[in-house]
Amino acid sequence: MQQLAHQIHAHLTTHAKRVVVVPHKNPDGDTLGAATAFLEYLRANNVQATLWCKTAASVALQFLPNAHELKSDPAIWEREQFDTVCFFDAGDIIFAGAADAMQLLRTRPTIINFDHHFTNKKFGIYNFVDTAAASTTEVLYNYFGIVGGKITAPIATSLLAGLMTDTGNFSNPATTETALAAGAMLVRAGGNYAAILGYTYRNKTTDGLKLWGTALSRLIIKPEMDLAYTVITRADMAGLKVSDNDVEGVSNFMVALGEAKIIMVLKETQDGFVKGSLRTTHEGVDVSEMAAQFGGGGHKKASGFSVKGKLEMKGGDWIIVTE
Ligand SMILES: [Mn+2]
Repeated sequence: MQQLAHQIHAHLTTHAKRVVVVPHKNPDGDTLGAATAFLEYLRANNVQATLWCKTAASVALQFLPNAHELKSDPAIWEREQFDTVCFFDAGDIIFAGAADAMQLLRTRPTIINFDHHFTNKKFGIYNFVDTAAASTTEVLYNYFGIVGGKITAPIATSLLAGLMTDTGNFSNPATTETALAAGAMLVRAGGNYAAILGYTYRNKTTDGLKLWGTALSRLIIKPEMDLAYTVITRADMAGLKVSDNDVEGVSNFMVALGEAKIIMVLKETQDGFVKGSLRTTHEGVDVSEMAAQFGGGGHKKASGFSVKGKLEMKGGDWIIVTE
């Protein structure tokens, strides 16, 4: 990893002319934290860079340094003809949401891939992937340590945001000793723990919690599968102002349940899909395998899938009805 880090740093500081920094689509705290920290690092090294994502960042993440610079128009790829593309927290280019935009480049760019997903397809010329890391920002923290990148306060806040959101504020099984150590160092370097907690966790709304109430009230336990699950239908959301973030919160909250090792939340999306979120906090349980059976993927402890269809109650269980 040492040599690889130096190679990446050398490419960026001596060869790269037009760099684009790409968090994955529907950015979460980790991908956007990593990308915004990387932008700071590039600028400290006098490397010009653009922050681009296929979709806009949620209001909850606008507090991140440089987040306001995020652009979503693909035309910028046509205009700028980037020679270097840096990806963060994305297993492949399609998941990143950059496949179409990349087509607009006339010459093949140098791809740099920073990630911690064990499903990462190593699609870059440089693949700085550490599957033991709690977050992509922990991966970047280690990278900066190798190349001597100074951890300024804005960088610390961005990196800490990724660590906190991917570990559920240092509570889920991704919370390793190295994650806690990195967290402590980032707070010391000026990372704003209180702001991150305020914007990303203490941000629930009345409508959001009402939806949690509906979902939690219909909790179903399947002891034979060691599974607890619930569903959120379009009808549940009618008349409520709720975001994907409110829904995501349900599965993360449900892992506090002691009666089942596997948590699943099924949600109907606006465009006719059923999105499943799987969670576990137990060693020896791999929910990414379950997600893979439905064409999805992710981490061993947190994964997801999406299938075309809708939810129906049948014989005391919710089933996904496909057309
Ligand atoms: Mn991540």
